[in-house]
Order: sequence, then structure tokens, then C-alpha cells
Amino acid sequence: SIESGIDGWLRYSALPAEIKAAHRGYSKIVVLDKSETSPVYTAGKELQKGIKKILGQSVDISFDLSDDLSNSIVVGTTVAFAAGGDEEIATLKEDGFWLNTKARNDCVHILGQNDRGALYGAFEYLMRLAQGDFAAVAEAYNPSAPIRWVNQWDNLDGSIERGYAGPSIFFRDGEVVKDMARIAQFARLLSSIRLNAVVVNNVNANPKLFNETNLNGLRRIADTMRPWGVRIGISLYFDSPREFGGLPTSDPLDPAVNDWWKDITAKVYEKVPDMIGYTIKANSEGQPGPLTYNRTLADGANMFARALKPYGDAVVMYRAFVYNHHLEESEWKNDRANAAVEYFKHLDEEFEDNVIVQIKWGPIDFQVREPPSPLLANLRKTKAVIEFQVAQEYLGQQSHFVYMAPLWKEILDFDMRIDGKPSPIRDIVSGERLGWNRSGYTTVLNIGSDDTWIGHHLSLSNLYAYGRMTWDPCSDPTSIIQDWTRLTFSLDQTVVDTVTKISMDSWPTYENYSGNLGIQTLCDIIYTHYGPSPGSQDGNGWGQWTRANNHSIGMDRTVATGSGNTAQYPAEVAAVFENIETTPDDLLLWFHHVPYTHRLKSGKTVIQHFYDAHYEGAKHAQTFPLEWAKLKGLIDDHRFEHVAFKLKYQAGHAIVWRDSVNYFYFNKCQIPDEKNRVGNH
Ligand code: GCW
Repeated sequence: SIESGIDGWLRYSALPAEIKAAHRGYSKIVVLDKSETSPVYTAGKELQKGIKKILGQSVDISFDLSDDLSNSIVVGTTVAFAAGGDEEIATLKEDGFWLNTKARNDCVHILGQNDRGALYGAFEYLMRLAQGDFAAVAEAYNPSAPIRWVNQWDNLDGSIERGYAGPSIFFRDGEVVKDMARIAQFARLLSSIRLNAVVVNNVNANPKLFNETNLNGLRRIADTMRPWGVRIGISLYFDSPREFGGLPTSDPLDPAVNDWWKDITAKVYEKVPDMIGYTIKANSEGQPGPLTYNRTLADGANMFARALKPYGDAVVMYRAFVYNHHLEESEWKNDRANAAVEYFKHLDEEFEDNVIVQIKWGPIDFQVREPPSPLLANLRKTKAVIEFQVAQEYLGQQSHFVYMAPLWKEILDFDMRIDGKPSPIRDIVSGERLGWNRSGYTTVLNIGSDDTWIGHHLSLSNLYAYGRMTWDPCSDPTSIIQDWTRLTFSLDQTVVDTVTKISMDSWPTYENYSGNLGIQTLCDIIYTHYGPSPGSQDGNGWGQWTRANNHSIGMDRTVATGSGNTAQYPAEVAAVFENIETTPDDLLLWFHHVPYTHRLKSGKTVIQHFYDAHYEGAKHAQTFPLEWAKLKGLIDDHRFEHVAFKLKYQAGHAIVWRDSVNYFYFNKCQIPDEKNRVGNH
């Protein structure tokens, strides 16, 4: 229904009559592929449906390029179109498309480099129409990177690790679900933002995925998503040969183990011939892996790579999230942030060329602020993808709203200065900087079967923004949220301005009332990852530490006196972080251990900054429900009430955050707030 969130930003609300009136009609939609499973066919159907809803016009589909084309929309691949003319089309990359709304005979041409590209172009055109944007365009659209994936952490029993939106749309009670409707709808959303693959099961994987019922289930999932141009991949459990296959070992150099994986891979590809490959979490947080068998991480990754070699462009996504989770805090130089480079850098030459290392954007774990992972600047030959997290695991779990595009942009714009040359992370992951041919992006997503998909209507903007940023990392987070708002809620300017303001303020606000100055998020890290628990940040084996004592706080990651982590960055960046004077305030406590009385560049002490930021953040969170209240009557009541409730909760919880964090540090250091809000009263 119009009130549910199932259509996301693809609601295609009818344009107001006066805008509609300015639009000319179409004679027909010419679709250059008759096969119902082709994304080109899907594009034709989507155009037909969208135009009906947005403009109120019923337009017929034809499959014949030799028809009279005047006033038509032609959609297909450039190859299929070539027969039809001599149009000059700018160079297209894989998945790219050409959109020409002023082609000869008053036609609209939507021509993909491949099937997927044609579908992306149809969505682009529809989303312009849906925003009442009829401006003429003749433009080539190309992706920044070939890999634009999402990862679901869905378990076979239907639960979702770090999922905040109900049970899995893929699995239930140990099996793939029967009803594919939500899966098709999910693929439609992904494809509209030009994401080309989804890894359907949790990285903490279950080998029962390989039983016959589930292999057939995977086939049904892939068949459902294929017409939308979305391919699937799966996560594997490293010890499957031993635990599922009856072998005595899972040693990656054992020929029988290799044969076992080849055999399983053949079975999988028989069901899903275009599978994109495997994602592997090994030797990570208790998962078995090659190190369990005294082999290198490359030995492990290469075993899967060899099994996948016969299957086209399939890749192994090998996660760099390998670290010791029983780390001893009493050793000053121990530092989990060092782990990824220590485990992977020396293996740079060792990986097969269809292995891609999947690197979380920060060195620890999706905190409210981290510097970029140094591993992103330490692989030369081995290709990488950056891993984001649309699921707001540490960022309020969709009970708070944090719009993450500004955070991602800051990371993607960060210049790593590899070899002293400009090396923004967006150019590293695109492959451009180091000459990689397959690299890019993935994100933990964790949508569920809730009507909101993600647990909070506003938080779905993060999925939309992720798609936009992976296609074009230079996109502006403000215009992304404006487009999203127009498509999701309304063209009304008050609605657009209000959602934009709340969204753009949301990350700094959350940072203010949670963890400041690069200290980490300060939520509970032992189990839930939700709510304030600064005390849990030390004395744990996870290595997520703040080293807060009665006088001082922060991780000393310098070479001079600390863990040496700064030296993992290229020289110019290392120099900035090594020196307390040049380290930006917002990463001060990430790299340096200082007294609470240390003065920031702002002139404030660290402790006063904590107090002030928490008051400021909690105060600003109170404005969100008030801002939102302006939208009563401007959007449907159902979504209005849902968001109003969430923002009220967030405002209240921000106060809990403020007081918990402020009093925790006051109790440690006994330095009262200069403004008399925190202290022994
Ligand atoms: O952020 C942590 C999560 C774990 C997750 C792990 C990972 C799937 O808390 O739940 O496990 O990261 O990325 O593998």
C-alpha cells in the first residue's frame, strides 16, 4: 500500500497535475529483448508501470525496432540497438548506460553496455520523472567500480546477526523460504541504485547451506533476482569439509579437501551458473581458518580461488577482519588496529588473481569515527574492496537515526598519499590508483522482513546513499538525501528541507552524545553494541580499548611511545598522526593518550569537550522530533507516526547517553564541569 515502506524510494507517486501537464506523451516503449528473464525486459515493464503511476499514461510495449519510433522510449543494450542506427554514444564501462532524452524522432534512448546497464538507465529515467525533472539529457553514466555488493548476515534459522528489522527474507527454519515476493522486491531496490550483487547468508556461515534443499533454494533466489540484474554470492564456513563433508581435516593444502571444495562448487554452480563467488570469514572471532591448520591466510583464500577458477568472473572475497580477540590490555603496545596490516601486508604477492581482500573502512569496527583502515594503503598487487555498514550496529541500531553518507564521504575522500602521490581512498577502491581490474565496495546491510526493511523509515536512506556513493563517490550527501526524500516522501519543499536537515545533522549529533575525539562509540561492546557503556571499553579481550584511568585517556598508537600503528600509514599520513599537534581533534584519542586536562586546538580541555559535546548533542537531538512535527499532514500518517515515535525515543535516549558518559568520566577524573552541570552537587 502507499503507506508501507516496501517500495522504498520507488513509490512512483503521481506528480501534481500542473507538473504532469507539462509532459508530452509517449507512443510506445520499445524493448530490445523479448526474454522475460532479461533485465532489459524488466526495464520495459518497470518503465510501463512507473509511467502509469507517475504520469498517469498507459503506454504499450513493442519489441520491434522497425516500427515507427517517433515519441517512443527505446530500451536495450547498445549492441541490440546498433542495428537501429548510428547514434554517437560516449564510451561505456561494464554496467554503464547512455541516456538520451532528445534522440531523433523525439525518442528517449536508454542503452546499456549490458542488460543490467539498460535496467539502471530505466530506473534513472523514472527517478527523474518521479521528481518532476523533465530536463533534457544526453549523457553516459559509468560506475566508479565494478564491484558494488551488499552482504546480508542472515542465518539459516531466519535470525539476522546485527539485524534490526525482523526475520530474514531469505531463510526460515533452516531452509530457504518458499515465497520469493520480498526477494524480488529487494532485488528491485538494489538494482535501482545500481548494486549488482548480494551475499545472502551470514559471514558466520553454516555448512548446512550445502544440503540439497538449500542448494535448490539458492537456485530459486538467484532465479528471482536475475531478471533484476542482481547476482548472488554465498558465505562459506571454512571447516565445512570436516564438519559437514566427513573428512578428517579442512587443511587447505590437503588434496582431498581441495577436491571436496571443487565438488561442492560444481554442485553450487549447477544450480546457480552465474554466482558471483564466495565470501570468507576465517580465523576471525572464533571462526576456524587456514591458521588453524598452520597454513597462511593466502593458502586458505587460494583454495577457494582455485575451486572458482572455472566459473567466469567469480571471486573470493576474503575478509581482512582477522584479529586476536583475546588480547591482553596490560601490554601497552598491544593494538587490535594493527592486526589487518600484520596479517595481510606480507601476503600481498601471494593471492590468486580472483581473490579480493574485503577491508572494513576503519581499523576496528564501524565506530562513530575512525581513521581509514591502513590496510587500504598497504596492498599493491592484491585487490581490495572497502566494507561499509548500512546496518547501524554501533550507531543506534535503527532506534536512533544516523545518516552515514557524510561519514563514508569523509573516508572515501581521505588521501592516503601512497608513494607521496594523491591517493584518495575512492581512487584506491575504484582500482584506478593501483591499476586493479576488479575492486570496489561492499556493505553489511541486514534488511529484514519488516515493512520498513531496515527498522526505521529514515534509515533506508543509508541504503540508497550507499548505492549512489559506490556508483559515484564524488556525489554530494546533501543532494543524495534530497533526491531520496523527494522519491520516498514528497516533492514538498518543507518535507525535503526538514528531512535533509535532520539527516545532515544526525552523524555529528550522534557523535556528540556518544564517543568524541576518536575515543570510539562508547556503547556496550561486550554483547549488544547498544546504549552507553564506557566502562566496557577496557578490560575486554576484544581490543576495543580507551585506556581511560583517573588522569588520562586514549590509545597511544604512536611509534615513539605507543603501539606503532601510525607507521602503518604511508609516510605523509603517518607523520600527521604521529604528531599530537597535527592530529585532528576528532581523532586525538584514537592516536594519543593524554591527560583529561590536555588542551585541544579549540582551546578546551578534553574533559570539558566531553561535557560540552554531550550537552550539545543531547540538546540537538531534542530538536529532531520538533522538526519532524512540521511534517504532520504533509506525508502519510503511518510513516509520520513511525518516525515521530523513533525520534522521540532517540531524543530521550540521547539524554541517557549524555549523563551516563559524562558521569562515568567525572567519576574517574573528578574534574567538575566548568558550567556546573556535571559534578558532586
Ligand atoms: O561488528 C562485528 C559484529 C559481529 C560480526 C563481525 C564481523 C558477523 O559485532 O556480529 O559478525 O563484526 O564483521 O564479522
